[in-house]
Amino acid sequence: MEEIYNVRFFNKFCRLCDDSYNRGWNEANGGNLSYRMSEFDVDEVRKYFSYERDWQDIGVTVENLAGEYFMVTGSGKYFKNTKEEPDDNVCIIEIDSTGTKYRIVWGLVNGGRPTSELPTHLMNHSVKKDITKGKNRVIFHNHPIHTISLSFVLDLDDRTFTRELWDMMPECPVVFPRGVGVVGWHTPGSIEIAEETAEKMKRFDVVVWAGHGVFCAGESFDRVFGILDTVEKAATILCNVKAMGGKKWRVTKEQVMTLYENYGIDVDGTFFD
Ligand code: 2HA
Ligand code: ZN
Repeated sequence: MEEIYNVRFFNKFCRLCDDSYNRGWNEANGGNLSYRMSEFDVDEVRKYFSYERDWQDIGVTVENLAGEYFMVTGSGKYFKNTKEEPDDNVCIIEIDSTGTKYRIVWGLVNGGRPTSELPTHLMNHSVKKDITKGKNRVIFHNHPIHTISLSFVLDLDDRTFTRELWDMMPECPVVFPRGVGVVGWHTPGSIEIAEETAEKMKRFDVVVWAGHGVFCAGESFDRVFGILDTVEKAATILCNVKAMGGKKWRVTKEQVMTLYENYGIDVDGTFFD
């Protein structure tokens, strides 16, 4: 355990769980994290794997993930405990050759299964692997206070959320230049929410689940943490602004687009039209 813990991706995974818990984004067993391991990662830790646990149905088909390995948080497990006891709280799973089943090859030593949101995680990985030509590796789900609060007062559409959050800080369109997708309320862990989120992930790296939380996708642990940190900070400012009586002005399309054109950032200007 000591040794696997010192491997870089493993350490970064646990560190993100800890940082996220300390930000207040993961109460109790809230939230989940998954990482699509590289061949290099698998080679580094394969000596710790065992193959006696049974194959289980994923519930969805993810053909382009066949044969891949993922590090994932456990269902019912706490982000808070991940750093101290990773072998009790996380696992590494292998996807079978058909992309319909998985088996645990490391971790969850006291029993359990991968996150209840596994279908959404794997469908998101499947979409993002294709779109980013393999660069995307991390999917991160969490329950940040202000973003969830806004999902009860803003219209539940991509355009409203994107514009409202972008308006709060010039950093926002830099960190999420494609905007924010919004999904209405669905049963957590369901196939419906997995399918709807995966559809949104074709366009966005951030998807808000109304009355529930956020899903972020990125090529690294730093990237997904950075996205969520920025989204939630903008949401916090917006909650404050609304509590103080609302905006007295807002940035114009010209102000925003000129700034990003100067820096060569491809911000999706259609959200202003
Ligand atoms: O409890 O966050 O969405 C884990 C979750 C389910
Ligand atoms: Zn959740």
